Amino acid sequence: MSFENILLERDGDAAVVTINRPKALNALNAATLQELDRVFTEIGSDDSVSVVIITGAGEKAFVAGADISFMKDLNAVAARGFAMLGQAVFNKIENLPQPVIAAINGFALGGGCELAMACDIRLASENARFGQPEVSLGVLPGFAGTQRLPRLVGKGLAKELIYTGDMIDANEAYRIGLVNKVYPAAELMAAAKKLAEKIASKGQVAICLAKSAVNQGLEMDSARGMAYEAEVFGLSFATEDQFEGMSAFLEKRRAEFKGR
Ligand code: DAK
Repeated sequence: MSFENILLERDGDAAVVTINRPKALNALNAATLQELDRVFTEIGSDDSVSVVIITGAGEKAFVAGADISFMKDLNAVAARGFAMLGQAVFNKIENLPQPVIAAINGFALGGGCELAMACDIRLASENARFGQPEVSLGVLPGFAGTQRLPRLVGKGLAKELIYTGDMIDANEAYRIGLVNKVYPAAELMAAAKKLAEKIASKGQVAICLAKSAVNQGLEMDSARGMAYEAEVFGLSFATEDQFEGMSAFLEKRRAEFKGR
């Protein structure tokens, strides 16, 4: 696979996707979104990949938003198409069979914050900055920020961030639950890879089912969410990994999961 705006590398069982437009602070234009769509389609059907890490090239930005120079002259129909493309890519990431870790190494604004929120786990560097500044441009978040931000940080804080367009630093993002952990910039990628390695050592089918249970469950009332959890819990007993995991525990040895 060859790309112009992203890099794809392997690190053991992890795939590392880097958005690579550092001169534009990795802003998302349609070509970049299309490449992300393509790479995540490929990764989703590659069972040699257990975990994905997504980050931005350079030391300044994860993604500084949707590309303003690309969007400026869009008409209403084209803008709708652009929003639908971004939403489709981010939904693909959110529903990818494998977990996705965002390693947020700088600005995560607008579409960049929305991309991070579509990932399963967010790790940030101390210099990361978050915000939904769309109202300063006369638009509103268009890649599901109005939906994912309140689900992560609550309605009041989400509305404040969206209505003011204010930026918050990594520690504030941690305090409100927008990121899981904060690291010195030089340690961020190593921390993301270490987390990826830990996740990859567990039962991959179980993780895939757990991801589905959390994601689907949040869209249901709790009784239906629990019923769904029971279904996928039952399904996990149809895997070799379940037998291996429980046998290994009882035999006091390390489990050797096969992802099936
Ligand atoms: N788009 C395009 N270029 C960008 C960019 C962006 N979002 N952010 C930065 N750049 C470019 C700058 O124009 C500059 O380019 P040159 O002038 O060197 O050619 C280069 O990156 C370096 O940026 P700065 O010189 O500005 O760097 P500073 O350190 O001074 O400032 C900054 C960094 C991140 C604070 C600043 O660049 C900034 O405020 N950037 C814009 C952040 C922003 O507003 N992001 C949100 C974008 S809006 C929708 C679909 C999607 C969306 C909405 C609706 N529908 C279709 C309905 C989503 C919208 C967004 O994400």
